[in-house]
Amino acid sequence: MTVSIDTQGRVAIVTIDNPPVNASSQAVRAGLLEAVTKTEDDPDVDAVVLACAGRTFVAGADVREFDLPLMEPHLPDVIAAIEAASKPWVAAIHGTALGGGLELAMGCHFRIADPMARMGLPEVNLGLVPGAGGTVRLPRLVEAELALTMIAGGKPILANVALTAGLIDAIATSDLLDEAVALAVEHAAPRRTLENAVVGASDAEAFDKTATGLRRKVRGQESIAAAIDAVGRGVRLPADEALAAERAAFLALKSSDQARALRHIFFAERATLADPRAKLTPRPLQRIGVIGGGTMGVGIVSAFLMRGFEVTLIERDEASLHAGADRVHATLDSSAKRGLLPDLDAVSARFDTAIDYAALSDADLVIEAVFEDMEVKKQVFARLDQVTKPDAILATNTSYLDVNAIAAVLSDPSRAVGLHFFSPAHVMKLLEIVLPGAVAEDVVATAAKLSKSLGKIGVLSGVCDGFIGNRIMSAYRAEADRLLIDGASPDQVDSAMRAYGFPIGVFEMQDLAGLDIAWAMRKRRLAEGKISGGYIRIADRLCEIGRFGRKTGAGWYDHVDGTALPSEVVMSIIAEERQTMEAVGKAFATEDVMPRILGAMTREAEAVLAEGIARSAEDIDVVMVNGYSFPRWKGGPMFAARSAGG
Ligand code: T1G
Repeated sequence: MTVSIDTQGRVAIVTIDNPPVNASSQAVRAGLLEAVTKTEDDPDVDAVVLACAGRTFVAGADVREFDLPLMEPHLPDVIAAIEAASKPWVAAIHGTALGGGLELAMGCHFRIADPMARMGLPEVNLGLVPGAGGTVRLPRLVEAELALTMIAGGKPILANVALTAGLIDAIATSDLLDEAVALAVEHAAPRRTLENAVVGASDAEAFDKTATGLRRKVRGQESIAAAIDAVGRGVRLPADEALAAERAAFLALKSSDQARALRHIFFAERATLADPRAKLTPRPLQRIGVIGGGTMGVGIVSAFLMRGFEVTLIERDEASLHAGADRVHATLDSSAKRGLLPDLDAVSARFDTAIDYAALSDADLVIEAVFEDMEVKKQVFARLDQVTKPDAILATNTSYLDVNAIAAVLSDPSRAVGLHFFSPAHVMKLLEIVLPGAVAEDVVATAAKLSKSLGKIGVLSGVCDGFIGNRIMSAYRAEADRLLIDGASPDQVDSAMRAYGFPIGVFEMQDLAGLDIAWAMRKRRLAEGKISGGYIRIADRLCEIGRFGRKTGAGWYDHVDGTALPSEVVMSIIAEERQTMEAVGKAFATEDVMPRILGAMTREAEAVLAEGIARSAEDIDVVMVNGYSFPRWKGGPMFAARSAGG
């Protein structure tokens, strides 16, 4: 039964059971409406508790229904029926009450939550605004400004914050259901949220100030601007008018390009590990070794520590080891200060350091994050081959080197895998799982499970130069250089990319990351004969004069007091290279930039797909959105190209 009714004394327990997350599907909505009628008509029922089976309260409307015609009963009508009930309804919240789930809970008359529960209205992340009263009821329970921030930001709040803010009436101390029943018994009459006044309505100036600030952060995602408008109506208009306007806004956005793109990415991110090998029994992982305490190594150590693993950091000497350990502790301290690490001492207790590789003799997994050089990595793997137990998995964090060649140094190459983390590794959700030809099937399963254990999105990749993301990025960076030869300026390319939705452009990104890294890679590929004709030397010439980017005060731009300024030096080098390549260098129309950049991106992506490096077009979109700043509301390069009929 999707919705069942039991009783405890004179309290009816209405339970939703719709795995995996109790999404408010049509069956759930119909069952709830029926439950309202039954409990209203039952003379032996004085009050109702609304609870959910499984791991969470209703986590939202069923996103799978969004591309289907609307089906009655509609959620706003179900919520209105609950709110109008003559008997008090208490929502018993555990897990995540999100979107329509929180709207359902706010239509109830009282709310109690498990201490670890989270509540929020994340609709903007799907290109929507709340569509079942969230923008009208939330500011009648919590300060209007908090409601605005929650809805426009799309981030959930914890139970203790919700209690303080007035969103819930209590936090359960032992048994959520029993305490919800007690709360229901305690209240004879319903308390209807819509009858509340808006909380903090008097402080219109503060509200407008927050709204203005939030609008500035909207880079192109229309749902955020729509959410700000909707909460403004919820705060200022009579409730019924605001509800009607909210529903209209929701329905208009539901079929928008951005909402379709965001739904595409939502489901694509959850389908990346469909490979049968990912479902096999994984090897147990608890003791982790990380070789190298640089930026990547520190991020990787922190990522594992924050998810409950024991980690040993290895460095080549005491000074480097202490520096790396200090950076790990600084990272953990910073996360603890942001409330992300409830028990910092317990986390730190699982951290160890050593110089001698023998400390890794009982490690289940060792990840090398040493200098991006094939010989160095081969030496590290050869040493690990000697000291680690035979079933320990050995991973390289290389971002583009040949993982087959690294694996080949092992006596048993089947235990090697690529785990390409993105910096900062304890923050970025993407993990490219690079599979060498000899990889054991249960190593694939272990890496897949590990990505979930780390709270990351694991995407399987074959072995090629740059795997999925870096290979596509190299392609569109080369196209950007060609745009310079054809007459564009770095600033023109970057501003076109920002206008499309990237946070920064391709040249600004290089100044941030450092031009020297890519220079080393180009020199390697030139030496390996991997770069074909038409090679453009602009970036090399910048490096040859020490313009490595922000860290040297100059790169593609001159960096003056933190501001990136177009550089005459760069423009003269571009002009010289245009002549060398006998290019016309005519004035370049800004509107022609993005078609060239996106064209290069999708051509390389199609090649990555055709070669079997990526499993699907969806996986490529997931990589580019989560690792390379492709605007999420465009759905990724493949979705964007195919939607445009490309
Ligand atoms: N609808 C349908 N399926 C959903 C779903 C949803 N809302 N949420 C999750 N799933 C599926 C997901 O596809 C996966 O399926 C499985 O559940 C586990 O998800 C009217 C209009 C709840 C925090 O945006 O944030 O309500 O792959 O892998 O990491 O105003 O899922 O197993 O087949 O993510 O533990 C608003 C979206 C909707 C919440 C759990 N709600 N979901 O995370 O598991 S719009 C949301 C999440 C709305 C109203 C509006 C997360 C989670 P499968 P998972 P998880």
